[in-house]
Amino acid sequence: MIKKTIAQPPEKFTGIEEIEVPHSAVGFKAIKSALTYINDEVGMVKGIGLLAKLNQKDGFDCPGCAWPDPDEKRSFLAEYCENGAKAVAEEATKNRVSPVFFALNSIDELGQLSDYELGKKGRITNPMYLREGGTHYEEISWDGAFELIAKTLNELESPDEAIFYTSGRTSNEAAYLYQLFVRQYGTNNLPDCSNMCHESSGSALGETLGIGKGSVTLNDFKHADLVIVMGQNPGTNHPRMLTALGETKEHGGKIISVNPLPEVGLKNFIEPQNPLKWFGTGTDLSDLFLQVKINGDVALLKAILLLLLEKEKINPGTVFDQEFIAKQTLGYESFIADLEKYNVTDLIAQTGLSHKEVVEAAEMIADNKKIIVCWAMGLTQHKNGVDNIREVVNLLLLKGSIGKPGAGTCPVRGHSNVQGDRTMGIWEKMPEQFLENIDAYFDFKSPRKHGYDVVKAIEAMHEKKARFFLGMGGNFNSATPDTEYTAQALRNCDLTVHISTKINRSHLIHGKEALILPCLGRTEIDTQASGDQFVTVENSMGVISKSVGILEPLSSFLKSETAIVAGMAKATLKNSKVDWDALSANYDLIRNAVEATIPGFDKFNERVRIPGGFYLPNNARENDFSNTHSGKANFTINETSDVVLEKEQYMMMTIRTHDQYNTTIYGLNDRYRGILNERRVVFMNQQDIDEAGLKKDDLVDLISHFEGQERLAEKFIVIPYSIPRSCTATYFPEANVLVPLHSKARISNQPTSKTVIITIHRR
Ligand SMILES: Nc1nc2c(c(=O)[nH]1)N[C@H]1C(S)=C(S)[C@@H](COP(=O)(O)OP(=O)(O)OC[C@H]3O[C@@H](n4cnc5c(=O)[nH]c(N)nc54)[C@H](O)[C@@H]3O)O[C@H]1N2
Ligand SMILES: Nc1nc2c(c(=O)[nH]1)N[C@H]1C(S)=C(S)[C@@H](COP(=O)(O)OP(=O)(O)OC[C@H]3O[C@@H](n4cnc5c(=O)[nH]c(N)nc54)[C@H](O)[C@@H]3O)O[C@H]1N2
Ligand SMILES: [Mo]
Repeated sequence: MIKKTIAQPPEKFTGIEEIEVPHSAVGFKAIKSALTYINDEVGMVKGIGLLAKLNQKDGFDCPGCAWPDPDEKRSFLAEYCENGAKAVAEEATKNRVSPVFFALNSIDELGQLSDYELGKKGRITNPMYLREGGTHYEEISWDGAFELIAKTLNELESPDEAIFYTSGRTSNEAAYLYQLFVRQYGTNNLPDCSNMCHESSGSALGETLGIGKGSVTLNDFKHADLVIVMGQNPGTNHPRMLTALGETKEHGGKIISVNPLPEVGLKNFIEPQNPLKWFGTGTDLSDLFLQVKINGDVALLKAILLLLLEKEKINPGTVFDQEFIAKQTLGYESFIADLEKYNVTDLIAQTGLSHKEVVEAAEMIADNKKIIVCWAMGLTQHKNGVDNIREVVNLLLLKGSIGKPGAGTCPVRGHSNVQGDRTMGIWEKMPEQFLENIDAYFDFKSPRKHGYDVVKAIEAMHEKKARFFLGMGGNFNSATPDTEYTAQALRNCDLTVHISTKINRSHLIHGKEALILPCLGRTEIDTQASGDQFVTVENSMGVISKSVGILEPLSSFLKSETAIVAGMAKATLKNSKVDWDALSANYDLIRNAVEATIPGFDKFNERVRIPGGFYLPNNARENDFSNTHSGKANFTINETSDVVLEKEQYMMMTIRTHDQYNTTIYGLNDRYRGILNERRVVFMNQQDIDEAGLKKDDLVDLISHFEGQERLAEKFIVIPYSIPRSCTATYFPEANVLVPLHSKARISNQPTSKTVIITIHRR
């Protein structure tokens, strides 16, 4: 059955313009683009004031990505990037979505707008309510909103009928209070964006190294002999990482990038912090670019490992770190026995690479001892996403490249506090010790039954086993797979609630009743009963630091996320022994509770006030693997991709453009890939285009195929691009209609947004 969808952005074209793919990333053009956004959305004077505080030790944490800030010196006015400036501009915008706006625009009318047009409407100023059968959101008081939430929650047959989602911008303080509220209410249904993001990394790293987080710090990039960047596009999604890669090169290290696309940011980079370099030729980053087929990574890694094994056999102890392997690891023999079942030539055939390229990679790895592997969604969002990362760990273990300076794991997180939210207990299956700690401190019994992750939450709402949805940030309808199916799941709810800064499609795809609760953003001053507050966040490398807003809130009706959670909890939980008012009046009290219940937060209030914050403990960084199930770092046996494409089928990955933050569309350009003013494009290999009888700029429909089901996305423009044969790329969220909900990674249950099998049909 082919499903036509209406829960996705409207399928209209915006006027494509194709330009040459630039030679380098960042540089003057990036600065110009950042300032244009700042000027248009915020105004230049206020905007520059904001940028001066961005990522500074006394300022606020960038609401963009989770890349860390330097521990020591931070450059004045420049610890941000083009896309960080866009994220700030988006939040600090002059534009307002007021009750009058909602009175003038029905939900149906708003549904006709694209995500870009919706976002440009501005910040939401007041709590809004949609009554059953209503066509427009209406103003509601905060007390009225809290009472409606309390009444709906208390009328459910079981607390497990409620879903409490979190996106990764929520501060540690808000997240901690939120999970406490949800667990006191009686459920572990705490799915989060991490379920769609680095869940595969957490699963793989926890099992193999005893910590679901990366092991390196920013300084390690200066000491690495070799950095391998796999399945990641830092030029767009983590631009400040290019500075770290530049430092690796400056110190004589080498870089290999593994990607189906020749992403510009990985080729050449012009340092933005030094105006003298703006118009120069920049630094070449990748020494070797491996243009792997989508999901060819396990095959590639296995081929490399086999080549390394050959060398090791000839000269034992020169390629592998046998001492480390013997002392610190388990499972080496069975891993090697499994590896030897494979054949290098067959493996290389699966990667789409030449023998020479793979040999070159193996030599670079053989010759070096301090290796960092970085990765993001190109490795996690596959059926064998956990295998991808475990195979990366196998490589690092063989080389003894973990737990020492200049070496280790670097999963590059997405949302700016997604890692912190998990540390604070946002997870549907927190370990027993965490639950015991909060039970003891707050004197209650938290539920032990595991809750729903994102995929299971959608299923539960679809099957009407869950009837209440609350989104702490995010855009659940558009970020999740299978847009139309998910939309139906949300529509099945009695009440959908969104705590948001800006209007998005999830406000328009609603339950019988719906609420939008507007919150303060990172940039804004957060004043509570005891005075002005700061919040804390954890970056991708486990540094906890504070973030202080500097702007007057855009509306007097906004509440902080923390205050909203306290308000909901107080209204809902009549018998709670927690003093919700006191906690939201003074965030130091929340931090005291964190200190008492989560390891690593000793003297939290004191240490977080030290400029730059502090590192959380990290056993892998300390070369200690005693907390894995075996007490050692574990080798694992992993599977190559089992996806077989039939005739006329292609593999499709869904990726981000340079002008978006997940479902927030800043603009319509993808400058680094040469596409301007259009998002409905499908990148294809020229030979595939020829063989399919298509031409550049043809209009096509895409149909995805999964377990006999078909899903349709209409009207995409064919773009010839440098991409391996049988591989294609489209943009997220337009193509999410094609991602089957039940296509998930083994173990982590993460949707496979980078392995979608499609056919392409000319219109
Ligand atoms: N400006 C901006 N910054 C962001 C975001 C944003 O939307 N905009 N999003 C944030 C979030 S939440 C996240 S998780 C990160 C995402 O950061 P990324 O993971 O860099 O984002 P994607 O666009 O999903 O890009 C995935 C990359 O993996 C490659 N790839 C896809 N499939 C494969 C594969 O099978 N193998 C290999 N080796 N490579 C593959 C793609 O070509 C692409 O370069 O960025 C964060 N930062
Ligand atoms: N096909 C496909 N799907 C994907 C991905 C992919 O690569 N391909 N990537 C996945 C990944 S990695 C992720 S992380 C998810 C992202 O999923 P989400 O985190 O759910 O989505 P976002 O688009 O980041 O959420 C944007 C909304 O957050 C709200 N917001 C912004 N700032 C704040 C704030 O400070 N507080 C609050 N309360 N709200 C705020 C705004 O209203 C905005 O509309 O999407 C996933 N979906
Ligand atoms: Mo993410």
